Amino acid sequence: EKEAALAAIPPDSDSPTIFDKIINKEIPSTVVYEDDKVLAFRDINPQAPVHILIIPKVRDGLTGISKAEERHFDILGRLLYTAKLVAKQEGLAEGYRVVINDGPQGCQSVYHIHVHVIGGRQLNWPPG
Ligand code: DGP
Repeated sequence: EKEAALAAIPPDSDSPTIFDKIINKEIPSTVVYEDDKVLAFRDINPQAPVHILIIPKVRDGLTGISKAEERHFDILGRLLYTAKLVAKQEGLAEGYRVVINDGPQGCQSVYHIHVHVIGGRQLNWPPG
């Protein structure tokens, strides 16, 4: 209960997250794509046979999509384009879902923007 209450309070934009450690390779992850700007790796708690997270290597204030500014246009485009690349690489020819959770009601738990690519099974709509 206490954990849930804490998780509902978004941290300030300078607080580091677990994703910094993943970027720095301080904690291991299964990387499926990487370039100078973005990192894509498998979600530790997959919701489908394929569940990948795509993050910017530099957060630059983008704790979530709700903090997006015009200076983020390029990185936001790159995150979505990488979603397509990764989905193709994973063989998701029958379809997939691209999700950005934001804030407590959006069930965001890590405040470093990330795009989920979810697929490999029939997905349902509406989501929970
Ligand atoms: P969200 O709820 O949208 O903030 O999603 C955060 C995701 O991050 C969640 O699906 C689980 C994943 N995650 C959290 N910690 C780790 C980690 O240490 N490694 C990996 N690979 N994924 C993580």
